[in-house]
Amino acid sequence: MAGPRVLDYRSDTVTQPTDAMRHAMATAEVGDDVYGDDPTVNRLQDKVAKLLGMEAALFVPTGTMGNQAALWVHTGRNGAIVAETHSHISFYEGGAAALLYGAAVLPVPGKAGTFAPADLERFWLPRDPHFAHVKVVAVENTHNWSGGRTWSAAQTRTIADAAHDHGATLHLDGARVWNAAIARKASVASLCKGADSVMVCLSKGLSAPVGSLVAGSADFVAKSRFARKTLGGGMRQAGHLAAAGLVALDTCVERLADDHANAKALAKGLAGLGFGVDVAATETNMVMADTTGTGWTAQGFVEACKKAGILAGRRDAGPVVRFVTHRNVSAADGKEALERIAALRPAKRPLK
Ligand code: TLP
Repeated sequence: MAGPRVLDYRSDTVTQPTDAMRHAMATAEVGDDVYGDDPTVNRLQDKVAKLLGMEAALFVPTGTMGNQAALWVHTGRNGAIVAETHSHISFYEGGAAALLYGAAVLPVPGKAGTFAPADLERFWLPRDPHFAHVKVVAVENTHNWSGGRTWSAAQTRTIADAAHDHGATLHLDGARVWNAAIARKASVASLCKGADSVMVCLSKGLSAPVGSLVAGSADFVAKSRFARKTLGGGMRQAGHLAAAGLVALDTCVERLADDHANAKALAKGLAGLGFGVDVAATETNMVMADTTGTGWTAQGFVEACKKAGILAGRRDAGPVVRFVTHRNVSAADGKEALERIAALRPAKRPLK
């Protein structure tokens, strides 16, 4: 017998392409993008560069490759990257900077994923053989680990100014900068101002099946093209993928507000069930539910949810479970998920 419908809150990366995307992919005009011949990729790159207020952009297969290509261009073959302790670059990219181009990542602890120029002071070290030279500062908007928290345009600008004052560049990991723009009712370009490079994803809340871009000056993008090829990301008739990205940008940005409302409702519901959730801090499409004091371990809760047809994931090795809302889980699904969770009981202590 079929079980209950699976409600998948593991990530917004699980979104299925829309019918319009599938059609656009099937009928895209394509060429060999390594030669720069793919008209659909070129259209997507131009459109994203304009949206971000940058000179140029480059289509890459994944957000991780986009971040790493950008950071490699900025650091050369050594030097240091300052990034928030739990940023994707510090925490979730498999130590790629050290592995690939010999750069150290120096973690700066954040508040709700953000930090201020004063937090960077200790990294502006004298040129001394003890110290790796900080070549780039990275910020992440929205900040995943802290629960999709946003940076304001002004916050990013002050970090950019501090980095530039010390001869470093600013990279923005904007995998979900679209969500930040909707939450803050700001233009994406305003949130990117001051950054020397930006990485954005089309394959998360925007529902495209594959694809990210890095953007910056024409010189930065030319260098990133070399990094992309070297990292194995030079794709050929990539216009089939870019076509979905163009539809994503035209049809799936404004609707992110629904995901944010659904996350807020889920946050309230989970808080009502005794989980540690900062409802007011649920700004975008992520809910971080702390299992401490509920009688659940994070792993036990994730497994019980799975049996009830709800997929969520542990944020890390700690007690927090992450739920991400997206186009394929509706407001009604959220209510259903809360009902199913309310019916679960941990082995020993019941929920409040
Ligand atoms: N994030 C994934 C996991 O890797 C954690 C997710 O499910 O949220 N920057 C940020 C801020 C991200 O959240 C992610 C993916 C990336 C970069 C990398 O993108 P991909 O998965 O396309 O390499």
